[in-house]
Amino acid sequence: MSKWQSIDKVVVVGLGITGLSVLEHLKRVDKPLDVRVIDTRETPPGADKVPADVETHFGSWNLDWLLNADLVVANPGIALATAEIQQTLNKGIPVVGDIELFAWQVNKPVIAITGSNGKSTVTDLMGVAANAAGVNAAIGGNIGVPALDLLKEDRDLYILELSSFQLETTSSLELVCAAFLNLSEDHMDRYIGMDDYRQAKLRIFDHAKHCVVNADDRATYPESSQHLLTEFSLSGDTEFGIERVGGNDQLIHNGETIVVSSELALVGQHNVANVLVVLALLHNAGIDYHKALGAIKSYSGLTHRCQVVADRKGVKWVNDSKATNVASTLAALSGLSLSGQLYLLVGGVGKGADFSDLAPVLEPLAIQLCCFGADGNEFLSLHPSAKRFDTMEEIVEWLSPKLVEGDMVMLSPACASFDQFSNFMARGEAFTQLAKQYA
Ligand code: LK3
Repeated sequence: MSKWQSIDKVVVVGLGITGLSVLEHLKRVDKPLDVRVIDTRETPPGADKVPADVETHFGSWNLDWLLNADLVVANPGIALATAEIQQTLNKGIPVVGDIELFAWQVNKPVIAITGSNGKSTVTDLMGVAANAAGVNAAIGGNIGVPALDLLKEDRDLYILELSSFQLETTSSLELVCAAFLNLSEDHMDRYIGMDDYRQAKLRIFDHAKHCVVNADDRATYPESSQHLLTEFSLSGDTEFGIERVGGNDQLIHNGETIVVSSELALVGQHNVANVLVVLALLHNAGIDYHKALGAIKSYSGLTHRCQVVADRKGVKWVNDSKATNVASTLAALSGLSLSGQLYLLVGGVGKGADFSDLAPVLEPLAIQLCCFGADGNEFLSLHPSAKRFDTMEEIVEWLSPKLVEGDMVMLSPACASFDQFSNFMARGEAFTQLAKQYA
C-alpha cells in the first residue's frame, strides 16, 4: 500500500499481454487510480480487452499524459532512451516495469534467472523440479505468463525469467536466489555496447541473497564483493561442476555425483550447464534436489527449442525458432550429427548483431543456408551455399522436392521474428505447419 500512497495517475505504455496484466493488476490495488494507456501502434495487440474505464491513446505518443502522470509503467519493448520517456524521467516522474509492480506486491519467496541464452529452459525446468520436490511454485516473467498474473493464485514460490529490458525498470525486487547464466551479443539495437547490456543484467543481483554465477563466463559476476556467490562451471573446480568419466559428464555438487548426463533427456553441453544451475538454485532455495531428480532426468525441453516437429521418410524437421541470437544458433549446431544435408533457415530482425561467428561453424557442415526476412542478406556471405528468399514458405517450397533420407530441415534463425511474425512462437508454429504440410 505505502508505495501507492502518493500515486493517483498511472500511465501504462505499451499494451499486449504484459500491458493487459498491468491494467488488471492496477484494478486490484487497494485504492482507486486514474489509469491510461499509450501505445504507438494504431491497433496494438489486446486493444479489444482494455477495460471500459481506462482511457487509451493509440497510434502515437501523448506527452501531455506522460508529463502529468504520478507513475509510468513501461513495457519492456520500449527503450528507456526514447525521447518521450527521457522527458518523463527528467521531470522526476518514476518509470517502472511490470516486474517492479510485482516486487511491490509479492510476499512469497522469488527466484529469478537471466542470461543471454538458456534462461527459458532453466526457468521452466526449475518450475518442474520445484513442483516435483513438493513446492507449490509458479513460473512467469519473460516466459509465457506475465509476472503480475502469477499473483492471482496463491503460490509458495515464484520463479521468474527476466530479460535485460525488464531488469532496467526494476529496482526493488528481493530474491532468495538469482542466476546470471551467460553473456553473449544480443540486443545491440538497444544497448550502446556489451557492457551496457551486461550492467542491465547485473541488476538482478541488487537485492539477491544468493547469486548463481558462471565460472566459465566472468561477465556474469557481480562487481561488488558483498554478494554470496554460488559458482557453476563445465570446466573448473566449482561448487557445482562436472567430472568427465568415460565420455559421460557426472554432474557434481561439492564432490558428490548427483546425476549423469546420459541419464538426462536433454542433450548438449549447454544443457548440462542449465541443469547445474537448476541444482544450484534448488539448493540455495532450500529445496532438496534429490526429490526432483526423476523430473529433471525426464525433462525433454521447451517447445520452439530444438524440437523435432516432423520426422518422415528419414528427414527430420527441427523447430528452433527460439534461437533469436547467434549464440543460440551456435548451440543448436554444436554436436549436430547427421548423415545427409542440413537445410538451415536463418534471418529475421538482426538487432545489429555480428553474425560472422557462424561462418567457421557452418564451413565444415554439409549445409544449404536458406536466408529470409528483413536482415536475411546479412547471412549471404557466411557460406557459399547461401541463397536468398523472402519467406519461410518460399524456402520450404523450394527445398522440399530436394529432400532425401538423412537430411534435416532446421529453423534456427539467430534473429528476432518481428518483421514477419508477432513473436518467435508464431514463427515456430508457422514452421511447424510447413513441416507437417511438406514432410
Ligand atoms: O527483445 S525482447 O525482449 N524479445 C525478443 C528478442 O529478440 O529476444 C523476442 C523476439 C521474438 O519473439 O521473435 C522484446 C523486444 C521488443 C518487444 C516489443 C514489444 C513487446 C515486447 C518486446 C520484447 O512491444 C512493443 C510495444 C511498443 C509500444 C509503444
